[in-house]
Amino acid sequence: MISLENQIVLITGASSGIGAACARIFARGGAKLILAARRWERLQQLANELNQLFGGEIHLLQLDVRDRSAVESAISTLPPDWSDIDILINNAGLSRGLDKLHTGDFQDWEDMIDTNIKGLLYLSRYVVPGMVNRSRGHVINLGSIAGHQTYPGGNVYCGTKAAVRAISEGLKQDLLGTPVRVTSVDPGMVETEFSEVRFHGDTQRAARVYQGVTPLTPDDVADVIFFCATRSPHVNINEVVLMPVDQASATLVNRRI
Ligand code: NDP
Ligand code: 8X3
Repeated sequence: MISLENQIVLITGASSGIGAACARIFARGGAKLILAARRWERLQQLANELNQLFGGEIHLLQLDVRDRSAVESAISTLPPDWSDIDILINNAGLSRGLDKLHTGDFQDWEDMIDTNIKGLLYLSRYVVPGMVNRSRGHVINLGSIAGHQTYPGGNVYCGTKAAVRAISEGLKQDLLGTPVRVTSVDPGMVETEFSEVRFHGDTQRAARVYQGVTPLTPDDVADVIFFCATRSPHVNINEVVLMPVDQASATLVNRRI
């Protein structure tokens, strides 16, 4: 296991769920954290919590990953002590709706494609050149079981996660000959704000997604991400698919109700 002491870790979507859980486990590991998301107050609350618990260094970025010039400016204007990013966790992402494609909502599609694909590409494009120049770095992308198996109504969301899978594979190929590592972590069902966001704030519908099952927690996923990030430098974990014991595929779930 390698030490994360003083390594600079940029986590997108750190204001909630898996991203916030990553912030906690990497802070505990001694990393310097750059936490990015749109909800500034959430980031500040998390930074206060982490400061009290671990006292490490934290830099906050209020950032919408869909905005290419904002991403470019955020990365290019990082203070010198923060600019040499060692680990990029491309976690910001969302689903919107569960409609059939032929009745789908255009704005939902734009949100998912712009965040899950284009946002991840922008961050990678602006951060990876520094990693290549410094001959060190690791990109960890949040894929999903939805990138392996499509489910009814999942159409565009599953398409974005299939794209993440292909982009992770392509980046690994493009970085062959450099020491920069690429990993895709692809969970099944994790209880976060994900379903609330998918159903546009309908908390009752969101709660039904997890009814009668024991889903993964954000900490379960963060554990796996931390494991991937701390292997010996010559080891690249390309892809991890993890799901709860109560899930066997994107559509096969054991509900005790
Ligand atoms: P949450 O909704 O809890 O967290 C999503 C995070 O993404 C939030 O911090 C949100 O921050 C951020 N985000 C969304 N849009 C943007 C944006 N435009 N710019 C910057 N940040 C953004 O969901 P999860 O923790 O579950 O999701 C994290 C990742 O894991 C996603 O990529 C998701 O697809 C993936 N995933 C989730 C699974 C699940 O079952 N929950 C399973 C498999 C994969 P803010 O709103 O403050 O900007
Ligand atoms: C989130 C998992 O199955 O709800 O990526 O799409 S799923």
